[in-house]
Amino acid sequence: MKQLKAEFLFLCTLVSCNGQYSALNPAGSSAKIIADMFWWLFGIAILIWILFVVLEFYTVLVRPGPHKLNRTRFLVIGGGALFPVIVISISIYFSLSPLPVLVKAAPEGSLTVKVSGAQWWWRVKYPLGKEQEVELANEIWLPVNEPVQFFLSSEDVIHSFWIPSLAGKIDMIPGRTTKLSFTPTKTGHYRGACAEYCGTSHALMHLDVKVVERKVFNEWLEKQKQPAARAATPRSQTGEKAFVTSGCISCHTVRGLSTMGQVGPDLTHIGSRHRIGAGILKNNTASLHRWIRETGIIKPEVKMPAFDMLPVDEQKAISEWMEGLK
Ligand code: HEC
Ligand SMILES: [Cu+2]
Repeated sequence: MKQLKAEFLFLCTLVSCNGQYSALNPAGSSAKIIADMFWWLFGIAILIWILFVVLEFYTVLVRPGPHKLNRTRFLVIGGGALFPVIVISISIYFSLSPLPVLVKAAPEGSLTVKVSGAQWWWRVKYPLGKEQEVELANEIWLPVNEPVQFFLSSEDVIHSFWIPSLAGKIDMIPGRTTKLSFTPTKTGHYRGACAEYCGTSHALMHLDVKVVERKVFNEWLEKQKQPAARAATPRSQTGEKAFVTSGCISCHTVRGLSTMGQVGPDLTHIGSRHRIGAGILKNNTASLHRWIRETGIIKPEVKMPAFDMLPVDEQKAISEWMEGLK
């Protein structure tokens, strides 16, 4: 029994009964419309279910045996054809009528965020006007009660961008830009996930989303714009140097150090992010160290080689240095 309970709880975290992923815990304009739609359709389904249970009891217990022909005709035509047509028409109306609102673009001048999916992480860019933009990964911050316009694309296969508490899901398609806009209505920490199978580690492609007050958002964005501070202590200098000499910079950009690497996530402020590995490990020095050493064990077929051949102390120095990139 105890085992069963543990398995149930485990399943719950997997399929996310948990509030941070819940579409039934809406914190955005689109998510609210979708949750309302769900409750309407669920209500209609429950009413029909009750009606049928009552009818079954009636025919089996209250009035078994043959019925008059005209009454059975009424039941077949009314209950078998008319009733479903009416109910399904009403349900279709409820499900289609919010569509124009859900696909509407955010007003001109709204905050824009560009996200592209890659196996198995998210590249996030905030355009800052005039061809300038700030890049990060696997984490998105949004100001509360302000519309946001997302431009979504993919760098390899089809992914699907889904933050259940904020909006519906939408595909990220290579060679195309899809759009999504909504207004976050409650501050909080939400989670997103890829909702379209995109390869071995699809289930390990998550996203942290923070909805905060405008002032907090501005401070955060201002910090993200800054280049990384150069290592100041001998220990962090060892880490920084090992990061360069081990070849990490051929795939990762750390603004202020090197912008050559474009294959993997921007690590300029990696220490400020909630999680690493696209939302799968809590961000601390120990997980960063594990990530370098056991990359493919943590995330099967990940597009980053494990660096377990580096001396352990060097791995640790890199991790400590990265944790310091706030
Ligand atoms: C061949 C390219 C490549 C090299 C070399 C490489 N990485 Fe990566 N790295 C990636 C990719 C791709 C990801 C995204 C993996 C994922 O989450 O699916 C990644 C993810 C990461 C992350 C997690 C980032 C986040 O936001 O979640 C860290 C930290 C990291 N790499 C550190 C390093 C360090 C340190 C080195 C050198 C020891 C290194 N990488 C070398 C490609 C590379
Ligand atoms: Cu996926």
